[in-house]
Amino acid sequence: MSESTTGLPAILPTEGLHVVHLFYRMEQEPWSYLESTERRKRRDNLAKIVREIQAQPDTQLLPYSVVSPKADLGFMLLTPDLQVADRCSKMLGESLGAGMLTPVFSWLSMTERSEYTTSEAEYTAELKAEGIDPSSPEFATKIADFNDRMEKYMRRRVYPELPEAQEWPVFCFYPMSKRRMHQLNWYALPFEDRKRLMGGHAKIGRTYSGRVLQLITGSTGLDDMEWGVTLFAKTTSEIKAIVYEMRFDVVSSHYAEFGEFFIGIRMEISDLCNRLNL
Ligand code: 76R
Repeated sequence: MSESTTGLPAILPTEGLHVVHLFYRMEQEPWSYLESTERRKRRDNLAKIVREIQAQPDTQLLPYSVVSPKADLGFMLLTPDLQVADRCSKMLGESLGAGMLTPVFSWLSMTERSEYTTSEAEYTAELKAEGIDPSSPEFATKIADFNDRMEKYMRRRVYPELPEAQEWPVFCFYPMSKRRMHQLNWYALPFEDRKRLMGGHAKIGRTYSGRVLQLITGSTGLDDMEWGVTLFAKTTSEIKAIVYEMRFDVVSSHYAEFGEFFIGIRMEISDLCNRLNL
């Protein structure tokens, strides 16, 4: 077993990354009692910890200011080893000293493949239906291109690279589940029906291409709902529009349950410290 940078045996997923969303309230009152040299020291410590985490292999840490009194600041952390995820979360929480950052919400999830993407067998059937001869070189090329495309696509989902803060400053996070009610039970639907319904969902999603980036991470068995939805946009209007439009899609209108919503503004840790008057 490989040893993690924590000194304990690494806890690695069979594939993909652990994802932690952290939301804190900044306790201004105890902070205001500190001497200015002490404040500077602690502020520098937070910035140092953020840089240290960002320097860990295969790890991304994204700080943001939270726009509502639900929280003041937060972090999204992606890293393979659960030991590292746990240690980094604790380091961030303690970075300004005891009692300064109060956790108000958090989410543990993992990146995952999509269950509903087109399989090679389905694509083969589509090509045959188009009348392309399965023994032709054209057919073979199309299948090879398809597999290449799907492989790249799956890698992006399972090992995502978070977009640049400057270009995608608006961050939105909320947990969601699929309904398990008597008449409306997503999990009691046959796979083919779920796949067809998800096709409609994805069709709406694709009309937001270039305007909204989504990262759907699975949290069944890990946290209180089944997925974490992380959206990035250039402005809040796009977030509001996609979430509203999807509410009319059957996958959401019939089957979705939502948790709390958070809107954040991504910024460098130094700007975040300024925003919080640290
Ligand atoms: O894998 C893919 O990206 C292609 C198809 C796709 C799947 C399988 C897809 C596309 N999504 C998938 C799965 Mn989605 N998504 C959400 C929300 O607020 C709401 O009503 C729902 C929250 C948004 C905004 C969104 C956006 N999606 C899922 C799942 C897992 C379901 C399961 O496995 O049962 C959830 C919970 C979920 C929720 N989705 C897209 C988008 C967008 C923008 C796309 C298009 C992506 C693209 O083509 O670039």
